[in-house]
Amino acid sequence: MSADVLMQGLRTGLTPFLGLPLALDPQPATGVVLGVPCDAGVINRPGARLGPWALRSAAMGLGAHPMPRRLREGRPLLGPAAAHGWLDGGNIPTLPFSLAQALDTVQATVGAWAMTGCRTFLLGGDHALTLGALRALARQHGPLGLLHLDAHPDAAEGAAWGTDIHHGTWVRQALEEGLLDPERVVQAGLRAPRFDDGELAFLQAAGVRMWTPADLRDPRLAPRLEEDLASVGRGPAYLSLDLDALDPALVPAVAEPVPGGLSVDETLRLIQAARRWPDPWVGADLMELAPTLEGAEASARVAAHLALHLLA
Ligand SMILES: [Mn+2]
Repeated sequence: MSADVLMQGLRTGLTPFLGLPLALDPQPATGVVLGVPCDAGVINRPGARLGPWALRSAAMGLGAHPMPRRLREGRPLLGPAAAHGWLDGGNIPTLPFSLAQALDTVQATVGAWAMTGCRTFLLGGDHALTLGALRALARQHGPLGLLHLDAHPDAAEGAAWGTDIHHGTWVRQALEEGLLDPERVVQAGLRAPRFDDGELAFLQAAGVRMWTPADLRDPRLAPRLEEDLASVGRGPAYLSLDLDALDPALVPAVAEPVPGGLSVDETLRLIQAARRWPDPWVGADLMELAPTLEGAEASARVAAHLALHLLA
């Protein structure tokens, strides 16, 4: 981040994500970062509505040039997002108590930006909001591939709560609405206990590939993992990161922490599989940071670090 952006942040109190130029109206650009301050889809521990502010604040002190995960691979250096034409589009004006309004507003705003040819990156907000982005982007690009990092498969039947949509149902909803190409959907980090196996059976029947942390770490499965990750990008793709994919020792401030999660390095390795896709993802998000919960500062720092790499 440049000195004048830091100075501008001090003077105005506004801290655009990673010092990106602030632009509130949809316009042509490489991509736009959009906050989604809503957690109306959370079941247990609320707070993600404040995630966008915590992420922008945590990113304030970060350098714009991410360190490559390895310097000896002979790959080109990662560039800063600003240099590649990314903007901070501010927050999408979601109402914190109406998930239906929030989903419509996310869909409309993401759709308006995407119409200009822009890629979109959401700062959550709870994970139900991803559905709004998928509805907008699938309308433009057709069914999407999905790389989904999460402790939970998010394909529960909503009926138990009397609603089809909350932060644990959006994958089922997106598959049923035809927003995803099930042959190009890969989930990684899954480990949460379940009430029954209906959710996994539904995903297996759809053809979704699922990876637990133990499977991700098994060297015998490395070639299959490589192939699964590559398959997501054989067409327009979306990358969705629920922070609870990471271990709660690193990221405790999430609604549904589950022990035994991914490390930062494991997460970066999965994210960076997208660099080998023929085309960059059309949309991505980083969801479920709840800065009202214990460990918020450390959690936000990890989240901002991952976001920097997602945009690089
Ligand atoms: Mn999730």
